Amino acid sequence: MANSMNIISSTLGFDASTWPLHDMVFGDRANATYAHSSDAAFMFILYVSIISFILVMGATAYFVVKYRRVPGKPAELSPHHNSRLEVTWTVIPTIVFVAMFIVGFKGYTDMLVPKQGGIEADLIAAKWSWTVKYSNGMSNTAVMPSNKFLAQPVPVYYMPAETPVRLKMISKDVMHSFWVPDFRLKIDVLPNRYTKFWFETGSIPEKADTLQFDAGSPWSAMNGTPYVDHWVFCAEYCGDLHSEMGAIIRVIPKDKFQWWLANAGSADPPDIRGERLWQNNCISCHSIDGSLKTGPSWKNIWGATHTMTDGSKVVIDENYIREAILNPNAKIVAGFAAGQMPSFAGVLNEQQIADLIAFMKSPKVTEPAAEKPAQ
Ligand code: HEC
Ligand SMILES: [Cu+2]
Repeated sequence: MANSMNIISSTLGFDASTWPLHDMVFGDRANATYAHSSDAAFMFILYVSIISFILVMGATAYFVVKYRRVPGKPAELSPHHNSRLEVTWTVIPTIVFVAMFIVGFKGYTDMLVPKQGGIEADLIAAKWSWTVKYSNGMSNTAVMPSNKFLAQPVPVYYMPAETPVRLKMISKDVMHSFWVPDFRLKIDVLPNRYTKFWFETGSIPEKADTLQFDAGSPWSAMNGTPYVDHWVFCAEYCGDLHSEMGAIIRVIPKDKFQWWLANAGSADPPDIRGERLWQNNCISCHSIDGSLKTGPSWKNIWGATHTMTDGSKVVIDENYIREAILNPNAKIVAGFAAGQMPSFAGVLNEQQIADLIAFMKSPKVTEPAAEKPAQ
């Protein structure tokens, strides 16, 4: 029994990536061990639809001509029963539909049942960012800067190639959906309940791009590492900057990933780590150049005096910032709405809060010093 199931599933778990029309429909080849089955199901259904369309329309056109009304010739009576014909048009479509079901169901179970071994990480969604936390508490160390297609920078998460990766996902606020088009998989990320996402990519192609860092950089040990990038999007409308909620999964060879995981934590100074955290988690609501977004700008925030909605004045120091991050509704800055900023308790640890404070004190945020902060 198990054996015959294996035969059925391996016959139906075919790869349709070389079929005509595949690249036109998908633009790109799928890249996760389970992903080709999703393309296969789609291509199979597409082909069945095209063939049925031609058969049905062709027969219709033929019968319209053949049985058209001819003056002087009375209409023939329609036969009302033909067992052979009726059995045929029931059995053939049933076989085709069952095949569609098996192809789809096999792909679905492959996607949902994680493979063991490999690594595990947490994925935290918030308005409007994705944060991956690796097993040792590390987050990303790279960022894709904004450009003409990208309104805000997005985090780059290194992941090992040819290794099962399991993500335990939770949302800090509303429902989001973690979508990696290259993996053909999209799973909701909910508040108050964990959902799971897993993937394993294939080997990195010979002619992949390679990482290049400046000679003096702590990352130069990773120079020449080949990588493949996969975009991550949010597929569940979650507010203003839903469309900017991106990230990149950068797949690198296993040994390089292990090096990165072991060495990345202390490579950059605190203000650089803080800047990266801002780019990942805060930039959608807080600018550093004085422009207003959902939240107040951080330009010159350190040491400034801000007025709260209840009229009290607060001098901005470490404790105020820490409270604003962990318990945002404790004090609300005048002119801004409560309940907008998600709490980062459980997302950012003490080290990361200290890194953010170091960034707020750094020249990038405090200059030009002559100007006093606008509220
Ligand atoms: C979804 C939008 C949003 C995100 C994301 C967000 N904030 Fe906020 N933040 C706000 C709003 C709105 C306020 C003003 C209301 C209040 O005080 O809670 C605010 C206020 C603050 C304040 C007080 C500012 C002042 O001028 O007194 C600090 C500090 C702060 N946020 C830090 C952060 C940090 C650090 C992050 C990222 C880890 C972050 N916020 C992410 C919306 C956001
Ligand atoms: Cu979202």
